[in-house]
Amino acid sequence: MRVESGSVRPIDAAGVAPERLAVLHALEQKILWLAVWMIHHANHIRPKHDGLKVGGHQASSASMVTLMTALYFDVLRPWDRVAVKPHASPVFHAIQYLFGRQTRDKLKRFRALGGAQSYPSRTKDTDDVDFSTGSVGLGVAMTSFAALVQDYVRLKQLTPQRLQQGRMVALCGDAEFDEGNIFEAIYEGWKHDIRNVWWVIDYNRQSLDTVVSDRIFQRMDSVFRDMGWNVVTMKYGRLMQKAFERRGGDALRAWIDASPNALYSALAFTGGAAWRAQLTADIGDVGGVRELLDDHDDASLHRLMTNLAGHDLQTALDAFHGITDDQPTCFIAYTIKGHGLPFAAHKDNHAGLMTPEQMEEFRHRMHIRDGEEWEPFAGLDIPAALVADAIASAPFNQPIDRRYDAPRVPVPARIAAPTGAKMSTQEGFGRLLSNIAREHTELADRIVTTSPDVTISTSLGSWVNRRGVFDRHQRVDFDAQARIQSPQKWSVSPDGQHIELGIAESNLFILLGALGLSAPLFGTRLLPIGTVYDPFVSRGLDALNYACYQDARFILVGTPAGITLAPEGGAHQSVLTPLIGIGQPALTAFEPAYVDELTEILRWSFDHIQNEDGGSVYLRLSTRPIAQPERTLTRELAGEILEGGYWLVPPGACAELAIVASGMVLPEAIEAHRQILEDVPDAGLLVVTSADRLHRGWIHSQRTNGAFHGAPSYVEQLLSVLPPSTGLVTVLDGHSAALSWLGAVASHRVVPLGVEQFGQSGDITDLYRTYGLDTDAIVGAAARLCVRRGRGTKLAAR
Ligand SMILES: Cc1ncc(C[n+]2csc(CCOP(=O)(O)OP(=O)(O)O)c2C)c(N)n1
Ligand SMILES: [Mg+2]
Repeated sequence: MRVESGSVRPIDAAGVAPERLAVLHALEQKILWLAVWMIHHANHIRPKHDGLKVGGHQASSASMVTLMTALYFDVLRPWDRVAVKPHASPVFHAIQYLFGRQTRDKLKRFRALGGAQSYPSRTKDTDDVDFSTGSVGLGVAMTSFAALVQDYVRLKQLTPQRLQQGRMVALCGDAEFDEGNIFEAIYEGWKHDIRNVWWVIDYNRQSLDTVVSDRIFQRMDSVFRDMGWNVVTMKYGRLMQKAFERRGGDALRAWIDASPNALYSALAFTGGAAWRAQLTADIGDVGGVRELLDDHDDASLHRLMTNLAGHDLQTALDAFHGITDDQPTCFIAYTIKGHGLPFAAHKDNHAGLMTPEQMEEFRHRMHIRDGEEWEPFAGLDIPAALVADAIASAPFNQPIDRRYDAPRVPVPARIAAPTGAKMSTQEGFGRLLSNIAREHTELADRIVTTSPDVTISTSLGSWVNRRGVFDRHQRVDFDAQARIQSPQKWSVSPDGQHIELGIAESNLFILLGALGLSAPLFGTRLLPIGTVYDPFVSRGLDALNYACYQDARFILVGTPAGITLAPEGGAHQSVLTPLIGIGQPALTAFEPAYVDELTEILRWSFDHIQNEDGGSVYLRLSTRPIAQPERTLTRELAGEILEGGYWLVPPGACAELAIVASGMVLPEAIEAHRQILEDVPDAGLLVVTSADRLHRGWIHSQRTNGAFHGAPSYVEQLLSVLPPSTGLVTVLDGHSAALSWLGAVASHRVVPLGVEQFGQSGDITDLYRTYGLDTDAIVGAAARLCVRRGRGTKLAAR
C-alpha cells in the first residue's frame, strides 16, 4: 500500500503509465479495506438486536478486488452494464462509495434494514446496480440476454441517439458454472450470435464447501470456443512471468500448471516455508530452481507463488484492454479466494470472518488509524488529490445518466375482443395478438414475443406470421423458396418481433427479465410477452423469481393449463401454478374464463407493466373451447373483471349457497348452479378472474386500517352480499388452496374443489369426474354444505 509519491517504482507497463498504476493499486487496497471492514463492522461492531451472525463474504470479496478495480476504474464505460457476482457485493458497494454514489450510512448498515444489500439489488440498493444477483448463475446468463436485447433495440433503431452501445459484463464466481442454466444460456447465445458480452470468471477454484475439481477450465475453455467465444486465460502475474524467464523457470511453471488445486490452495494458505519445502522436494534438482528459491525469502517466495494474474493489476488491465472487438469474450482469471487476508485459500473460508485481532493486524498493515475506517483516503501514501483525481476521471464515473426513463407506449382505451360462439382463452389470446398487430400498430410495434419452442402450440403463430422472427441477420426463407406449404410463414430478420428460443424455460424467464428492463437499461420501452406450457413454469421458477425480483416488466402466458389438457396426461398438466400466481411477488396473476375478460385483462396488462408502481402479469390460459357469453362489457363489469371477480349470477337475499369458479371449469359451474337453483333459488355464481388480486386486496386490508376504518377490500365487498350462513363451493382446475381461503374472508363455510394430485390422461369428462371438478361433484359439494347446516333441502337428499 505504501507508495512514495514522486518516487513510484517503474513497472513494465504495456499500456498504463506507472504513476497511474500506482494510484490504481492504492485504490485496489482501499477497496479491499472498505469491503472487509464493512463486513467486520456489521458483524463485530454494529449493535445487534438478535445476536445472530450477520455474515458477508470477506474471502469471496478479496478474490475479486483487483479485477473489479481494473474494470471500474479503467476499463468500463458508463454504457457498459454489469452483473456482479453476489458475494462480491461489498466490493461493489465500496467502489460505488468511492465514486460518491453510495453513502457511508448505507455502508455502515450493510446487511441491515435499509442498508447496502447483501447481494447487489437493482430495486433495493441505491447505488446503481445494473442487474440484481443472488441466485448463482442467473446474473451471468442475464448479461447474454441483455446483449440480445441491446441488439434488438439497436437494430430496429429504437434506442435514443445519445445512447452508445455497451458491453454486458458478468463478474462470475467459478462455481457458478456448476449451474446448468449457464450452459443453456451459452448455447442460446451462440444461436443468436450475441455480441458485446464479457464474462470475467474469478477462478479461485473454490466454491462454498470445497476446492473445486482440478483443471475444470481446460474443459470450459473448449466449451466457450466451440460456442464462438474468445477465451482469454489470465493465469500468471508479472512476478511469475519474470521468474519463468530465469533458469529453472520452465520447471517452476510446469510445477504450477500440474499442481492439483487442493495442494496449491493448501500451500497458498500455509505460506513461504511450505512453498519452499514442497518445491525443493518436487523440482529442487532441476537446474536453476535452487537459485531461484534462494533468491527469495519466505515472504517474497509466497508473493511470487500467489502472484496469479487475477491479483495483478497490470496483467488484468492488459487483458481487458486487449479486447477491442465485439466477439463474446470469457476471461478466466486465476485468483485466490481471500487473497491478502489471513484465511487466503483456506478451504473453509467461504463463510469465514476475520477475528477482531486479525482485523487489528490488517488495519495496521493498511495504515488506517482508529476512527478513520470509513475515510476514503486514509492510510494512502499517495496524495489524496491524485487518488481523488483518478476516481473523478474514471471513465465509468462520468456524470452520465445510467438509468433511463423511456416514454410510455400508449395503450388504446378499447381493444375489440375476438368473437365466436365457442372459444378457448388460448385461441382468444392468439387472435387478440393478431388483431393488435393489424389494428393497433403503435402498440404492436413495441410488443416483442418469445417462447421456448412452443410458439405455435401456444397460439403465437399468427402474430409471428404478421410480425416476423427477430435475428441479427436477414435470413433466406428456404421453405418459401422450395414452395413448401405451411400456414407458418416466418420471415427472419432484424425487423422481426418474435425471439424464438430453444426448449429451456430458464432462458425464457431470463430473456423476459432482460426485455423487461429495456427501458431503464437501453432507453427503449418494450412490451414483452412470453408463452410457455403452464406446467413448465415450474422449470424456470427461480429465473421467473429473479426477473420479478429486479422489477423487470413482462407478460407471461402459461398455456395450456390444468388437467383440462386431458389427453396429454399428468406430465403436461399444471396443478400448483395458481398458487405460484398468488405467491410470487411483483407478478399479478389472472385466470380468465372468457375471451372478453382476457381482452380487458391484456389491455390492462399493457398499462400495468408500464406503470411505475406496476409489475409483471401472469395469464393462466387453456385450450378448452367454451361457449362465450353474448354480452358487451360495461365499464363496470370490465372494472370488476380487473379487480378479480364478478357475480355472474348475483345471489338472492337469503342465499344458502354460492358457487365460486375460476377459469375453464366455468361450464360445469354454470350447469351445477342451474341444477342447484331448483332447490336453492337464491344461490349465486361468482366468477373469479384473479384469485391473486382478490387475495392481495384482502390481506392488505386486514393488515392496515382499511379493515377497520376504510373501505373494505374488493373481495369483502363481493362477499358482503351473502349472509354469514351461506356455504361456498369453490372450484378451479388447479390446487384448491387458491380459492379455499375465501371462506376466511367473511367466515363462510367452504367445500374447496380442485386438483391436488398428479393428473393423468383421459378426456375432460373422465378427468373432471375423477378429480371432482364436474357438475355432479359441484352439486354434491353443495349438498354436503346444506346437510352440514342441518337443512334438509331436496338438494341435500340427492
Ligand atoms: C442457486 C444458488 N445455490 C446456492 C447458493 C449458495 N451459494 C452461495 S455462494 C456459493 C458458492 C459460490 O462459489 P463461487 O461462485 O466460486 O464464488 P466464490 O465465493 O468462490 O467467489 C453457493 C453454493 C446460491 N447463492 N445460489
Ligand atoms: Mg470460487
